[in-house]
Amino acid sequence: MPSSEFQLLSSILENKGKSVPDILSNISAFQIAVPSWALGAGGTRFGRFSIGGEPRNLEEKLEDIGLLAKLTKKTDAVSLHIPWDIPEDVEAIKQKAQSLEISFDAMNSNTFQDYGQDLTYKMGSLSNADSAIRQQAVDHNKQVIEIGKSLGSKGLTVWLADGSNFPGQASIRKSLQWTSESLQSIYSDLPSDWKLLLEYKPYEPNFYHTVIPDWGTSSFLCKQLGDQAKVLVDLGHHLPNTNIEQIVATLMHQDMLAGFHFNDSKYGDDDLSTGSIKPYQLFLIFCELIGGAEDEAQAWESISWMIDASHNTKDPLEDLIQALEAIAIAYAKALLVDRGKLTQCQMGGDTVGAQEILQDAFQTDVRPLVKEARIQAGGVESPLEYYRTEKIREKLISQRGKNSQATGL
Ligand code: LRH
Ligand code: MN
Repeated sequence: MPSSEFQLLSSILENKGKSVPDILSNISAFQIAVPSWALGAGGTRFGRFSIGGEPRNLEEKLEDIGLLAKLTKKTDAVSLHIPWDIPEDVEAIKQKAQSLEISFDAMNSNTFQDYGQDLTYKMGSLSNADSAIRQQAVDHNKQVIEIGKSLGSKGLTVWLADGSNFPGQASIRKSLQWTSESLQSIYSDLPSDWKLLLEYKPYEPNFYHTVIPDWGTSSFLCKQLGDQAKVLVDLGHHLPNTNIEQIVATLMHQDMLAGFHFNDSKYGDDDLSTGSIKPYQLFLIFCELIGGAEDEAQAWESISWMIDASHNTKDPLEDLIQALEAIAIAYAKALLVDRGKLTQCQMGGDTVGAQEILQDAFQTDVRPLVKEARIQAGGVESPLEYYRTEKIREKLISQRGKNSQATGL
């Protein structure tokens, strides 16, 4: 029986000319991939505090994501990171994922750590002054594509830590040129139905310059590569007060938006729970996404939706449940915007009217809608409550041990 809150909200929205069944089906259809590296306790250089019951291998990571999928009905895919998640038995992993109704979203390469490869990435990878190291990094990305092909993934995410810590340490132009050449070589191996998602980040772990620091550099490199290469927007990869919704609009305007790494931040790349710090910004980003898709600037289906977060103090599964809910809420609020009236205000210079339209949608409590969509899709009433009352973390600790540690950050 739908809740009284849902019935009240439905009548309010129907009176405003909104189709609640359409909104519910959009909410249900919107699925977000979970990162394989966010199922254990993350850490910082100052320390890492384990939570117990962490997945000890890829099978257990898939089980955790399967649980999130069952409870929230908001995720149906995992984004793997190589070499943290190299499948020992591809067929077994595919069967496991299939049994949990999970698919493999974009694969992530890793040329920002040393994990036993021949040549170190300390001074960079695709941009390294040493061509042998560049080649090693190119080969790694090609291996990641091969693993992805065996699992049914259709995307490769490339994020480079490459850069420098001090003026003069690196040739900024040569680093960019070597990166461009290395990406060309990787792109030449990209299957025709794949996309390359090029992620930018202004700083960290390098603190003077980063080879791909912003959306402009990423889109310039992508355009050099071809139309299968687009820009990945990690919400935490922006300098303070950056207008991220404008970047999203600008990329959609050029059909250059690959997708998202959802998280939130107060200062730097804090990888906090999505919607926990700046929910209005997330809402405005979804307003641009819905507008860009409805105006056919870029197809909604062409965009990848993934979380990228790292949990220092929360239970990772509780945090992911909150993040999935927050993303669904931001999307649902943006679906309530009367875009026709908004356009009238924009065309008529009615600044106040325009803000009233956005605020009316943003101030609407859409949680009854998100809950109803989840229940109709077969999810539970309250995933977080269920997770706690069923003592899932305690059960995981008894199965996997208090000190089990997941691969990842
Ligand atoms: C870099 C990043 C990138 C991942 C890593 C785990 O900050 O956002 O997307 O490879 O986090
Ligand atoms: Mn990221």
